[in-house]
Amino acid sequence: VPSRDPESLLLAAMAGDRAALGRLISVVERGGGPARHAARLVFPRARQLGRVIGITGAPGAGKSTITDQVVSLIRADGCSVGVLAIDPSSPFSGGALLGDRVRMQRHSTDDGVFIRSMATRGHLGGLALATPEVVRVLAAVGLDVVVIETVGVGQIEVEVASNADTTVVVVNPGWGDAVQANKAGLLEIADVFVVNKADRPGAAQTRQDLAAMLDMSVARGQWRPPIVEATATEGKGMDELWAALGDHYDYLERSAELGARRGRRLRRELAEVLVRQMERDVRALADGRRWEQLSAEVTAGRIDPYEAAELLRAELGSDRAPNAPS
Ligand SMILES: Nc1nc2c(ncn2[C@@H]2O[C@H](COP(=O)(O)OP(=O)(O)OP(=O)(O)O)[C@@H](O)[C@H]2O)c(=O)[nH]1
Ligand SMILES: [Mg+2]
Repeated sequence: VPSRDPESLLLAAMAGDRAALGRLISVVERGGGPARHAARLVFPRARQLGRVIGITGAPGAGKSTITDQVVSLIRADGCSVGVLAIDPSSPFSGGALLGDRVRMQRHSTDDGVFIRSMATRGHLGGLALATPEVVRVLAAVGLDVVVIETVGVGQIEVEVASNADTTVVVVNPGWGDAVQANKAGLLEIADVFVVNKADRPGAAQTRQDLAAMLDMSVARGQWRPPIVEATATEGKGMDELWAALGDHYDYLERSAELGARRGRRLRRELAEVLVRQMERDVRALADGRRWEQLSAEVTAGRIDPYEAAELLRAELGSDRAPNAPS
């Protein structure tokens, strides 16, 4: 029986055991005590975080095809790479796993590439929380670069995508695709745009639409996301994309924005962890009865949500000693 102890899994994973790495990630995904133990071990080892590249866009935009190509470029550069393919819409990792594995098959025998799919299992927020943790696991075991592929359709998915140093937003030619990306909140998180499927009509128009939107939103002196036209299935535009990724990373390092970004990500993560823990603890008060009672009071219109929250928080404070382990 393979060990599930985070410490031995981490040591094995650091020594190059990919199966152990897979199991360690499963431990992190499942949460609870073992995940906390893993997090404590991983955090100090992940301080030398390598580059984290996010690739996002609408379903079917060509994210996996581009990821596959970018993985080749990273490997050609002599770096190892971990790929996190995140499928927020699917409760079954099987589907995501299959699709992404097929597209990245040629890397499956390469020791320098580790590919992992993650699905929601019903809780989008959980996935958003697990993502930075899994990125740290990949860094801690010595993978130089991490690529996160995720479908960018809603706020939380966009949040998942923004766990990267450089976020690539993939759009396709066609009327209004740039506008759709804008509506989904992708314009704000994009550091690089790829107009993929440029073998189809309308790529130039989509590029113009994006450029026009950037004209309105990017202030002078700010990073202006380059727009790369690509036909990923033919490898076209990939060198340009690689150059754009390099330019953006140089910019991050030069402007001290890299550290600032990572700091903001950690602060956001801290806030999310705190909210999660507090909600969990409050729901557990009196075996869940207090949550039920006060929720009922709110639904009945007797007290407002803020007051109920204050009452619950106060009870939480008196429920346990200040230094009690949580
Ligand atoms: N014509 C054309 N087809 C492409 C191009 N890039 C990708 N495709 C095709 O588009 C389809 C979707 O590509 P994927 O790379 O799986 O797209 P994805 O964004 O990862 O899809 P999901 O992960 O399912 O959201 C596949 O059939 C690809 O072969 C391109 O540049 N031109
Ligand atoms: Mg995909």
